[in-house]
Amino acid sequence: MVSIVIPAFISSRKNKLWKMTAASYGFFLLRLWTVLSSMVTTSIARDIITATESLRDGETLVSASGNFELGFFSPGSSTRRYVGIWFKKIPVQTVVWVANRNSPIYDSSGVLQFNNNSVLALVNGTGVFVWSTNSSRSVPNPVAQLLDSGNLVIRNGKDDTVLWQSFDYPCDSQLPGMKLGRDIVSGFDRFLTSWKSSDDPSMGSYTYRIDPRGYPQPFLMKDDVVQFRDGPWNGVWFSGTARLPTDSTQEYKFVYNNKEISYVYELINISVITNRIVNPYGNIQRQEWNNHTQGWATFYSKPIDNCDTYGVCGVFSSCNLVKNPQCQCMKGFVPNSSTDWNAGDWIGGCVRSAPLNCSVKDGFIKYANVKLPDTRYSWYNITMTLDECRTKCLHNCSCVAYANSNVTHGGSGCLLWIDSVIDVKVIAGSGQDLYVKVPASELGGDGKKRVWIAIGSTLSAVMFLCVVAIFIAWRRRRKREVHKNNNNEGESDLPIYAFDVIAQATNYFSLSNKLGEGGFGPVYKGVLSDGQEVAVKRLSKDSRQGLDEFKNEVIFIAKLQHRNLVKLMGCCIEAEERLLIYEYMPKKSLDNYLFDPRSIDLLDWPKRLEIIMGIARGLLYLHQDSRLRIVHRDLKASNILLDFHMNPKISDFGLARSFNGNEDEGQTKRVVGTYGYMSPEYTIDGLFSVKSDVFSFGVLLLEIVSGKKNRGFNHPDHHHTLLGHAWMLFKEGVALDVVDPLIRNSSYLSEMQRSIHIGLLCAQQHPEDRPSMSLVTVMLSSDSELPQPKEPGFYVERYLPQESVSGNTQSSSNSDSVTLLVGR
Ligand code: ACK
Repeated sequence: MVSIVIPAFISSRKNKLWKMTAASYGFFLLRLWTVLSSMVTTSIARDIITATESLRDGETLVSASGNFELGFFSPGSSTRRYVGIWFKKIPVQTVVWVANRNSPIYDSSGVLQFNNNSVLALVNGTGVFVWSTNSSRSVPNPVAQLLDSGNLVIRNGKDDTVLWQSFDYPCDSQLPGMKLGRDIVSGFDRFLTSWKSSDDPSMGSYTYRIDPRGYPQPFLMKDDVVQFRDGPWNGVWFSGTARLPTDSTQEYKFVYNNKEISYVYELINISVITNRIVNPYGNIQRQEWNNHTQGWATFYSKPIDNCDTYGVCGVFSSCNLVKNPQCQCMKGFVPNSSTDWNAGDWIGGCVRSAPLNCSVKDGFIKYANVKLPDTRYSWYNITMTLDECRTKCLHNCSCVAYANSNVTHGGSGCLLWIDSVIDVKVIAGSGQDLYVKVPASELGGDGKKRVWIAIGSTLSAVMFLCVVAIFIAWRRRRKREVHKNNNNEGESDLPIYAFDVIAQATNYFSLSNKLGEGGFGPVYKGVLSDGQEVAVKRLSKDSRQGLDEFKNEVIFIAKLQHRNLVKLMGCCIEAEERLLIYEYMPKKSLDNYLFDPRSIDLLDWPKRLEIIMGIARGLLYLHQDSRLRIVHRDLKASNILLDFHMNPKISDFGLARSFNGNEDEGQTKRVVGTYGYMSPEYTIDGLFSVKSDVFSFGVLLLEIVSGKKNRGFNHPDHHHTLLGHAWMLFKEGVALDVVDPLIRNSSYLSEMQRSIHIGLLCAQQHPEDRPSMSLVTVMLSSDSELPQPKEPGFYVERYLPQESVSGNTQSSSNSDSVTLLVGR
């Protein structure tokens, strides 16, 4: 793109111009052409600003080979003006660096020019400096040049020494050749900081930086809180990320010596357009420009899954997505609190079941393929061998684990962890070996006797706990019965809020606080007096039906605790008012993103898979792991809420039903649910079981993969639902055609293929053919062979419930949920 600037003098001279004679007019045109063409040529070639030049809004610098452009821009829908650098050779403006990110200009009056010789400054229309460089010394003839690497450098025009460079002040992007890390001598730290939003480049909450403590590692932080850790550099890759197959396009370098700690990557194939960014939602992404789709493809996005959440399993445990639960105490350790642990809250971690001897009788258990624990407080020595490392750990009573610090040439160096280990993740096909210290009793051999003692005492402890649990359950049941008899409003171990408190928190249920309309009434955002944000569901007063659902929801969710279920924090029952108070989910519901093409940044494939896994785990907990066996009966995209990190939580338990003992199927004449998600046996015969939820999960999974709704799916060639469409494509061997075009060009096609296959298995017509949710979670996180799916249920749109439930069937709807009365 060539920018042509018509100087002000042309328009100011306009009036005089009309008064000129024809001859002088012809001469003037010739002069004008000469001036303009010289400006065009200058603009094409210009990659520098000298001490006497300036760059105005509308003008740009272009690097020598045209890789990058520098100029004024307005991000997204903002009208504010910023000076930035973007890729020049691609049609999607992608800004990689912003000068005045925290101080925009509000009109087009900005000028970039040298001031006081070596200081490049951005000045607004009133002459105020909004941004400037901080060159270390002043020279008479400085030159600012945009290089083909995307680096803006200020040089001494005389001897070319660099006085300042934009690569030292990264924004949210790390370009090839740009170092992140610290100068140990000066303490100067280069790190990435996210934009606030795609419309606002000012500093957001997320940073990605190398922490120099202990053995250095990069961390993703949200303000001061660690979100994700890459693990230490092990000579080849960061221990906490999957080892990439040999990368033919890039090479990486990590430097750690007494002068600097830095990480840089360089392009081998310089025609690749690539970038690493920290986006406003806290993801570190490697992006590569795809010439075929003319769009960015996400090569990876970190954190990848729940196991990447820093410390999710607490100390002395490891996170493994394939396991259920995903957190497992290390051998020789038991949960610190089994109540929290069983409820899916693992942060409390694990403690030793038997103490160490603190002698050479102790030994080590090897964990292969793991992300090494946090090394911020570990001790290291890069010359020791693994044997020396073991001996060192054995002779230090506080040492709890050891590993090689470098995996090249068979492994070398020593890392020792003192007191505890945290944030260990199993990474199949990658990761390193970690050796965790345990007493001899955990090692077999001599310790057999002690093992039996340990087993004996564990069993008696478990039996004791069982007796206590049964007693507590009995007490609660009695209490509930008494309570029920006294007050028919149902039970509540739950905090009860006064109506006034909630009214105040929601600004008196003002329209501006309204989040939307739920199944049985409006939902409002509220802020409690301690600053906690909540979502308040207010039951419509005239909804008699809603009162039953209200009770149902209180009864169910109050008892359930899982990271993939929305948490009920309290309720309010006062006069006619019925309120439910939930944790606030800032990203609202999944359907807001799924069916919106603008959400691609938020819902790339890794995120979608993570959401699918999260929903599967939440459902598994309901079906199998919670104290009650619960069928949700209304699983759908609008009932999946997303927390700040886009982690999914199942909500709306108004229609849920529980089963006792050996019961595993129920029947109702009042079929409630949502068209498109309800299974055939439930819609037609009112039969519900965990398998009817599995059907809904299958539909939801296909919606997540395709970005399309099952019901109302449109295709020019047939009347099938999305389910039917996916089934046809699957049979033709082109299942991937159903994938959302926005993500189709990523490197995760085999994961997508597998997910579609699993979705179809879940949505098979006959409940007995569908897998259980425990099998689904295993299938989703392994490479095991999958059975062939049979025909799905309701795969032709015209056979959807309206017509299949006939004659003596009535239907009513509330929001998009429906109630069908099935006459039998
Ligand atoms: O899709 P949404 O934006 O997210 O609109 C619906 C609306 O209220 C009615 O259900 C939103 N909503 C429901 N529960 C919560 C919650 N706990 N946190 C935030 N938003 C919520 C939902």
